[in-house]
This record gives sequence, structure tokens and C-alpha cells, in this order.
Amino acid sequence: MRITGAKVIVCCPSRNFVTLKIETESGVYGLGDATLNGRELAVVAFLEEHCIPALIGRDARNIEDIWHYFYRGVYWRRGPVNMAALSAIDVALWDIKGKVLNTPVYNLLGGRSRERALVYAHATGDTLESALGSVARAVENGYRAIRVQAAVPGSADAYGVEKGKGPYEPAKRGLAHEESWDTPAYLRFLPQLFARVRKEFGPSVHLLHDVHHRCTPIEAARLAKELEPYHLWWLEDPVAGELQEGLRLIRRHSTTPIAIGEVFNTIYDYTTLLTEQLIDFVRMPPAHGGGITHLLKVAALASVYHIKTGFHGATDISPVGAAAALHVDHAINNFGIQEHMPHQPLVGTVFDVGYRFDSGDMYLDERPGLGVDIDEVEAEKYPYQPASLPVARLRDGTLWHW
Ligand code: CS2
Ligand code: MG
Repeated sequence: MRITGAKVIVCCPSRNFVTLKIETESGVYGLGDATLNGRELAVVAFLEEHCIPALIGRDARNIEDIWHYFYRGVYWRRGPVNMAALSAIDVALWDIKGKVLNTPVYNLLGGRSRERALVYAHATGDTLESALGSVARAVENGYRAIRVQAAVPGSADAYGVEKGKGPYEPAKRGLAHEESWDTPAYLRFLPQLFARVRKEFGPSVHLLHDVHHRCTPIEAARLAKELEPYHLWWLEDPVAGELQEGLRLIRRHSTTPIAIGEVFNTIYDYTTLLTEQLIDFVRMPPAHGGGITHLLKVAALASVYHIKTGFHGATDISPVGAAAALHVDHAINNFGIQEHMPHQPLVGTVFDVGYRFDSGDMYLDERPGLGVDIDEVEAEKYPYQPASLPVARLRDGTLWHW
């Protein structure tokens, strides 16, 4: 079954998405998510100039071989742009295979290990009190796991917290805006925040927090230790993961579970972390980590070391990427949790999805393939809008490093 064509669809129904559509001689097509937040057009050019010409004519059934062709065969390996493109190719091929065999993708991955996938919500506040209100709304909406972020008193900015009205969106229109960051104030505030959340909402709700790489290993170790009484489900990205050995320091000091890797893109970013059991959850999603093919290998290695998955699922993962994650979530044994940051309603006018949220879990229906489709005519109504993620400076102006 030859690949006869492929195109990249870029649209911005409230935020940017890059979607790869691979067409075959049988008329069946597949979709892959190639969205790389704030760097969208780099992936578009990479796909259009370098990948699509080499895809045409290949047999769409040979997913593993095509994966290795684009990973090993092209000399330049790894990197977020390269791997976002390869992820999209891989996921689109799994979508095709499912449609051709008339079965959901999870059936090709070993079948269902569960009927539903536990998800976590985002609760944010520009004050501690408003964060508590946001947690209460998430509980009312049926979530049993909630990530809590709040602005640090006295600090102008806080990552993951919406300043204006409307839902939080990490990328803002235009070039990156610069924010200020005060690590000592953050470290003092966080235990107070979680003490209040636990007191108000009791022991059974699962609580999570995302540090967004803004601590050094020893700062993160202190934070993880001081948060122990509140029994977090996880502390995410306590440090940047490039220095995998840095996670040893956190482990040495604390039993708070650690999740890492939404910015990782291959298994090689994880080897020390997995084999030394330095983390508890893998965050790298199929949309950025080499697609379903590669994530199955990462999840298999993780399972050997008692480590589970908790894939990134912010709004910059498109409905196609979200579906890819959910199929893996339903199939593998060592699934832990899935991030759920709902897309704006406008996104639903462009993408038709076969997953749904109910009482704190996500469900997949029986549609073949990924169960997602794109309306290209609708997509054209929302052209690309440049947007960027923020840059942080310490109070004295130092560009924040880790
Ligand atoms: C965050 C995201 O969801 C998360 O855990 O870290 O908001 C992240 O900042 C964006 O997805 C970056 O693209
Ligand atoms: Mg994160």
C-alpha cells in the first residue's frame, strides 16, 4: 500500500496546530500531530522540504522500517524539530493501519489494559485563595487528580498561571514576553499552598505540581522534601533534565514522586533516569517522542523499573496527538495518568474526536485508527498566528539558568 501523497495543515483555531496528513493508494489517509509550541513553522519546513519527498512511494504498512529510515537513515538524529516530524509520520501510519484493519489503534498495541484512563486537571490561581477556588471547580467537574499552580505572593509572574481572564494558554501571541522569577519566594510559598489544599480537600484527591524546570537540583530536593507531608501524586520537571545525574540528588533526599520529560524526545534522554529509578513517571508524549512506535519502547523499558507513564497533554498537543496518547494509555500495562487540558470549543469545529471525558477519566470509542478527523475547509479559516513561550529573568535581570 504505497504512500501517494502527504501534506501539512497549519491552523490556529484559538492556538496553532500542525497536522500531517499521509495519503495512500488505497484512498485511506492517516493523521499525525506535528505541533511544536512556538516553533511550529520549523517543523512544517522540515516535513515539507525533507521528509515528505522521501515518504512518497514507501509502503505505509512498514511502520517500524519507516521509523528507522527517518531516525537512523538520515544521519542527523534526535532534537525536538526532527522528532516532532518523525512523531507525526509515525502516528499517521498507525492511524492508517488501524483504518485499513478496521480497528482502533489500541487493538494493534496489544488491546485494552483498561476501560478508561485516569486524567488530571489544571487548577490555577493568581492568589492562594483563587487557586483553592479553581481546585474546588475541578472537583465539582469530576476530576480525582488535580495539578495546582498559584502565583507566588509578591512576584509579578508565575509560570502556568493565567493573569488575564479566560483559560490558561502557555504560548502568547508574538515574540516571547519576559517574566520575572523569584526562586526563594517560590520555595517558601509552595509548602503553604499544598498545606492549604490538603486541609480544604482532604487526603483522597490526587495532587500534582509542575516546577517547569525552575529549580537547581538541591533546591528541588528541598522542595520535594518539604512537600512530603502533602503526599503529591507527582512533582513535575523539578529540574531541567539535560543533566540526568541531577535527579540523583533529589532522590537522595525525598520520597515525593517525580515526573519528567515533556521536552524530551528520545529514549536516550531517559536511560539514566529509568535504569537508576530516579523518576516515577515518563512525561514524553507520542507527539514529541517519536510517535507510538518509540513510546512503546520507552514504556517497556520504564515498566522494567516500576516506572509509569503520565504523558504531556497540554493544549499544544493537538486532538490528533491527544488521541495518540490515549491509545497508548489504554493499551500499556504501566499507564499511570494522563494530563487533560481541554481545548477551546473552536478546536472542535476543526477536529472531530472519538474520545470523551467523564467523571475524571477519558474514554475512547470504537472508531478505527486514532478516531480523529480534520475538516480542512474549517482549518483554512484560522491561519497561523505567531506565538511564543515566556522567558524568565531573576529579579536582578539575570536570564534564568539551571
Ligand atoms: C506544562 C505545559 O502541561 C504542562 O505540564 O508544562 O503548559 C507546557 O508549558 C507547554 O505545553 C509548553 O509547550
Ligand atoms: Mg509541564
